[in-house]
Amino acid sequence: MENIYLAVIDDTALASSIYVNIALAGITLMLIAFWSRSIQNSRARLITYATMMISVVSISSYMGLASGLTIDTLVMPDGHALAGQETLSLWGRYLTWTLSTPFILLALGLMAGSTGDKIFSAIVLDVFMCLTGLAAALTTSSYAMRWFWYLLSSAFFVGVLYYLLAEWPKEAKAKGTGNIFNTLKLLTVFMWIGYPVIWALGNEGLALLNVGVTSWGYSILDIIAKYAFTIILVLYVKKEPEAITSPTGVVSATAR
Ligand code: RET
Repeated sequence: MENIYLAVIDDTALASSIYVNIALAGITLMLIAFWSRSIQNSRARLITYATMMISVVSISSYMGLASGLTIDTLVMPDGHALAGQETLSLWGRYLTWTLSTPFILLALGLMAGSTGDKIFSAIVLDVFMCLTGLAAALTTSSYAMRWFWYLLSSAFFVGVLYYLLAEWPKEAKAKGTGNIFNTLKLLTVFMWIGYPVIWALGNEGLALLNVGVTSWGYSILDIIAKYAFTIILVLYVKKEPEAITSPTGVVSATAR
C-alpha cells in the first residue's frame, strides 16, 4: 500500500491546506489564552473555554491528516465520476467535526442564553450530521448509497439551522446579545452551508474539484468558521458585558 504520509507531502496544495490550519489553530489558541487571562465571570469563562476547545480539536484533527492516520485511498463505485479509480478520502475531517462543531454550537447557544434542552438538541442533530457525513464519504459499495447518506446528513443539518435561525436569535435578543449573536449566526450559517457544497463538488462527490482543491475548500471554510468566529466571539466576551454575566440576561436600562 502506498505511503499516505508521503502522498500528502508530495502534493503541495494538499499539504499546505493541512499545515496552514495547524499553525492558525495554534495562533488562535495562544490569542484566546492571552485575551482571557483576566476574565472572572464563570459564564464568560465557560464560553471562552468552549472556543478554546474548537482549536484544540482542530490541531488534533489536522495532525491526524498530516500524519496520514485519518486518510485512506478508496476505490469509488460504479456511477461515480472516478469509478474504479483510487481517490484520497480525508475522512478524519468528518470524524473530528463531531468533536469541534458541538463546541461551536455550545458557544453560540450560551451566547444566546438558550436553555440546556435546546443546546442539547442542536448538538445531537449536529453530531448525527457529521457521523452520517462520515458514512457518505466511506461508503464504497454503492454510489446511490453515498448520496443517500448525504441527504440524511443534510436533513440533520436543517435541524441545526432551525436552532441557529429560528430559536436562538429571539432568545439572544431577549438576553441583550442580539447584535453579536446576529453577526456570529450569519458567519456560521454562510460558512456551514459551504461544507456540503464542497462535499458535493469535491473528489468524493461529483469530482469536479481535485483532492487538493477540495481540501483547500474545507480549510478556508475552517479558517473563517473556527478561527475568525472564535476571535470575534472572545473579543466580545472578554469585556464581560452584563448581557453575558447576568444569569437571566435581560439587561434593564436602570441595571446598567
Ligand atoms: C457534509 C456532507 C453531507 C451533507 C452535509 C454536510 C455538512 C457539513 C457541515 C460541516 C461543518 C463543519 C465545521 C467544522 C469545524 O470544525 C458532512 C459535508 C450537510 C455543515 C463547521
